[in-house]
Amino acid sequence: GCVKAGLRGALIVLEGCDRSGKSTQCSKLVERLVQEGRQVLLMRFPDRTTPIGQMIDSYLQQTVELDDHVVHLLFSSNRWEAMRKMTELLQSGTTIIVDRYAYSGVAYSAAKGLSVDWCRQPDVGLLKPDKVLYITVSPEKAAERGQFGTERYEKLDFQQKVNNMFLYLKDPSYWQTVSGEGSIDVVHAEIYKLATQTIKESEHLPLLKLWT
Ligand code: NYM
Ligand code: MG
Repeated sequence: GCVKAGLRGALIVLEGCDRSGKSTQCSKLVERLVQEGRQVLLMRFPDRTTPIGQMIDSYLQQTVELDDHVVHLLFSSNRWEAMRKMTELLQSGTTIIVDRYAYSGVAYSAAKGLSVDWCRQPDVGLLKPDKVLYITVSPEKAAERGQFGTERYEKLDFQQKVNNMFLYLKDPSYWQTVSGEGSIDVVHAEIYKLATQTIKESEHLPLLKLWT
């Protein structure tokens, strides 16, 4: 393996709309990095395994209704409950690949009509990713990939609003857009290149906080 004493891991987030291929790409990336002997962990938000995550899951599956503000705060709490573990892992040299993060939090809630400014506040102070890879797929291409699921938000017109919110939120100082329209292997090659660059560049940099 190549665990280097004293060097921290990188926090790399994949973002995008539903059906953009994030989950597939996260798995492929982590699999490759593990094969190379690197210390790496895959995480996803929402983490549906915790008690808060189970409430979010019921909301997404439309078995319960919650006020938009309430569910927004649950999504944020679900990230906060992972912060201690994530900080320790990063500091001990583990790179974390994350499937969705606070940007999904703001984009989906703001697309419902909540104010962007209000939506950002609960996530202020979370770990700031070293890199956000924003995977883009045109709505038409996403539709070709088959039906959306039956979860809340999985509707074409809503996804377009979410995409617009992501574009509004994107911060060019640490975001990179990756076209998700190529084959799985082509998209993977691009993501792998950007991720390994980020791991190298982040080794000696301090961990920062989000939106401060
Ligand atoms: N989602 C995800 C939010 O609305 N807010 C959040 O903070 C996060 C992390 O949950 N449609 C939405 C986006 C998705 C849904 O995510 C479930 P996934 O990655 O499809 O399991
Ligand atoms: Mg989904």
